[in-house]
Amino acid sequence: MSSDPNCVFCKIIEGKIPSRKVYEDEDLFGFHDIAPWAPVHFMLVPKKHIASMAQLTPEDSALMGKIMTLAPKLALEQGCRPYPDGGYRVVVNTGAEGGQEVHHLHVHVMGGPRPWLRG
Ligand code: DGP
Repeated sequence: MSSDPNCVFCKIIEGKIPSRKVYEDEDLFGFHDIAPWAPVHFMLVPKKHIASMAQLTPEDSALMGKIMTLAPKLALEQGCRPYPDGGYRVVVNTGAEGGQEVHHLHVHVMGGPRPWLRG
């Protein structure tokens, strides 16, 4: 599994930096955001170091599909209310103009009672 020794999320995956874990399997790691934008805010990341969504290849399709089908299950486990009255927002910031600060691909899952949501 490729890892970048200078990457903060690789260090979290390897347990070198503590985190509040919500999920782990052989491919993925999920943990709460340290600076939450919403009452529920966790991220799902591939264990393999991929800098951003822009580096994905067709070989990563199953990995990304796994994240997108896992997110709804974990969102409910973490306290989001069910669709359609509840729900959550799923965001992948990509590159400087996409607001990406950590360059290890991560899928934000945010939810919980308003008024955190804008736009
Ligand atoms: P982005 O802007 O999409 O790159 O968001 C990166 C997020 O990562 C940001 O919301 C804060 C979070 N984050 C940064 N460093 C750490 C850390 O050491 N631990 C945790 N749990 N989250 C972090």
